[in-house]
Amino acid sequence: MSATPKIEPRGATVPEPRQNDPDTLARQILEKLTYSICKHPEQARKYDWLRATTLVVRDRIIDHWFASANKTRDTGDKRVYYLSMEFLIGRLLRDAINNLQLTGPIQEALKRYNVDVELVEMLEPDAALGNGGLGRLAACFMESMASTGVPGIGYGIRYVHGFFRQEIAEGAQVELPETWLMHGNPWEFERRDSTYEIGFGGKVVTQSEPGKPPRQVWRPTERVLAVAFDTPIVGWRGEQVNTLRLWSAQAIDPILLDAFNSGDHIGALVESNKAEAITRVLYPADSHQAGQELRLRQEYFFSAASLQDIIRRHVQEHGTLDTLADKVAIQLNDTHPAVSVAELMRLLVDVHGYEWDRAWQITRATFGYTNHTLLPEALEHWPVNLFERLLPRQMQIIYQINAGIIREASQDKGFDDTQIAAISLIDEGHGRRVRMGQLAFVGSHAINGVSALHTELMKQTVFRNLHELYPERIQNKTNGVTPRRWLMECNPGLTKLLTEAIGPAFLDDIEKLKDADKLADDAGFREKFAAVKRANKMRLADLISDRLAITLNPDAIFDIQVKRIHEYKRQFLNIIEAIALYNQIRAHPERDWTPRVKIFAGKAAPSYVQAKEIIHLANDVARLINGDPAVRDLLKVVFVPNYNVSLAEIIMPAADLSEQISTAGLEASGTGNMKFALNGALTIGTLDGANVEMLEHLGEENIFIFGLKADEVAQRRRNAHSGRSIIERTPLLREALDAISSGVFAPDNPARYHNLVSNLYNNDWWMICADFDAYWKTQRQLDVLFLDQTAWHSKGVHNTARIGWFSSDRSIREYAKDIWQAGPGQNA
Ligand code: BZD
Repeated sequence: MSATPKIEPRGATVPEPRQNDPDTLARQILEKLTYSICKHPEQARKYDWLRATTLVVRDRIIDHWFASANKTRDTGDKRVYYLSMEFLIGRLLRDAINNLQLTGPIQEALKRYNVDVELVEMLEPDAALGNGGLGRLAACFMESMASTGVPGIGYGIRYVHGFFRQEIAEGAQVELPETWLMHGNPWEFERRDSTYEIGFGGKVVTQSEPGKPPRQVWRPTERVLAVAFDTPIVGWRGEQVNTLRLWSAQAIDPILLDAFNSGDHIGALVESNKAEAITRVLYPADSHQAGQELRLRQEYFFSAASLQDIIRRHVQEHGTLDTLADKVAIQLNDTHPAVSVAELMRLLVDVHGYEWDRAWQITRATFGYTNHTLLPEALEHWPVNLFERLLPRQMQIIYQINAGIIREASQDKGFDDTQIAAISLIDEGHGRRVRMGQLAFVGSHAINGVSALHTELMKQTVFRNLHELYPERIQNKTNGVTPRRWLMECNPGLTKLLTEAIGPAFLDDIEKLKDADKLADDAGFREKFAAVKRANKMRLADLISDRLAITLNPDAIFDIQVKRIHEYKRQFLNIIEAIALYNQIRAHPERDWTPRVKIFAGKAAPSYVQAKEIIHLANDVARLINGDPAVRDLLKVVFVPNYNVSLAEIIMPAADLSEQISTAGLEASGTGNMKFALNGALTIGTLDGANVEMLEHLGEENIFIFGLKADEVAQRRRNAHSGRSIIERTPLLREALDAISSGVFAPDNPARYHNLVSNLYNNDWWMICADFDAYWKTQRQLDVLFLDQTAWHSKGVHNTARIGWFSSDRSIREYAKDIWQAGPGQNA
């Protein structure tokens, strides 16, 4: 698309920066309310105040946004482009206010109108453009790039409907559409001047011009528009503002007028419906490949739009693509944007006339690829015939890349046929499929896992042969979380306490939390730490009482497992332990039981039958236990519906105990584990994902590790492990499973959980039986520890003080240095 000519202004191009005192803020909020929203303060509803406040904060962000963009343009610094199908960013107002240091002044300004800032902030809908850890990591990374001064642009999809809203009806998950854009979105700016055409289908023709080598030209039959929507991402202290650019699909012709005029009113809209469908809904599957054509369309659509945008910007600033890899780093967040490798090759070779080898060199130097899973069912592989039909030229390019890699492997490294079959971009075994992991790997100069253990397992399993071929490429980048959202904003009580105790330096460098480590032995500090925790538990208890009418005892252990529901994450193990505990309390009421509240939240993929059964079971068990006066204040089970970022912000600070109990070797990293520990919870967990490194940082006395290790799990699986003999010799486990099988939790359908239970007897793939005993014993150890509040809170303080390394600022600095060569100190 050719850009329209710009008007060159004379004189000042940016208005004076705005003042941040409460008087000015209050005046401007009133002005927005009046002139942008057209409401008188007396008629204004909370929602109007939210919008007026957002607009006032937004103005301040824009000043910084211009400055950041100008700086990068002027210095010519390298930019990082983070390509991700998902950005689970949640609410933005509090984040922006916090990072601009406006928390106090805004609160004060709104008070003048008798408006409570917290109530207003809570009205903002969550931007739920992601499924779980992967999407939330992308959001933490965007914030940390801005906070650490890395010029970064996130590229993704502007889904009209984000992750579904979960309701629980008679114990079962029901999925409802989510409508975050219903009231408009004041954070986004539509950029019609950044609109690109994206093609699908058609054929490839060879074009020959005299004196030039023949060129391949793709002639798509279908074209849609990608329109950019920009959201500012404010870094800490507002020093840098980066951009999240999300693409929305539109038809080139919004309506087929001929069809309309001839009376075909529905047919007239078919094209635009088909185009808009691309960005209508987020796929809610996080653990198996979606497999549908629409998903591949989404992947190509946002990859192709982002690359056109990157190339246009680069050519405008530098005049040539020769320097692309010097000025541009593109990170592929999992394989969802992996088709970018083929698309960049197409643009370089077919459109910009580069010779193949040079184009391949630029491509590989530009891309990096992060892997987030080893689960075979989650690895993306597309049927060759679908790929060919939708993206014929990209398919040819993939074949050509493959031929080069295979040549290298067999000629230079002497790979045999089995090894070649393993590295090939085409899986010949399952009806010919394109392996997106292999494509992303060979097209990148750096491939990373998200925890030390996961990275090692990547080398030994999915990428064993490619690692042999390119032994320098795989590296580790352990995940992190942003301390702004996951400490300062969600836990102002703890932030204040820490600031008073160790000074404010940790706000700028979270690893300085270490200064609080010695306070674990300070009784006065511990008491205040405990008081903050109790207040946070009360806040969660109030929410649960409002939403579910369940009353919780704030002196009980708040034992929390919140995350996607998946067999490998083993919510089932936690529920079985709850049933066993319930049985024991009833059998031995005379014992000194430590009161416990087991809290669950999380969504299941709509098509994942077992995960939905686990949700149902949690709710069925909760109903029975909570209704039994025999265990009244000693045990409660709660399933909180519709887990999302905003709910997490209330849950994390309220936990005493964090459940990170995945089958070892299967959780790539986990990031909830870090958020809980930052807020002072103790962890019960397996040696999986980042738990392994948490153990190293926290010290083994401050984290509760149990169960099989990854190699032991692999060994048992090889030996056809089953649960039967373990169940038979473990009465606590057997009784709990018998209770489930008896139908006591599901009187309306006693057979409901037969499958779940018989899987344990016959197979126990997820090692629930194998780990039950160790889990039970560790829980009882924690019961005893909790009675000693001094010891418990002392460990809690150590957790907060020692977890600073798991900040996404640290992760981003490592990516910037080792993969991107961008950001402060990296530009020549
Ligand atoms: O990524 C998660 C892993 O399971 C976690 O262990 C890890 O901490 C985070 C961040 O690295 N993976 C996902 O969340 N995956 C998805 O959400 C997903 C989404 C679509 C398709 C496939 C997977």
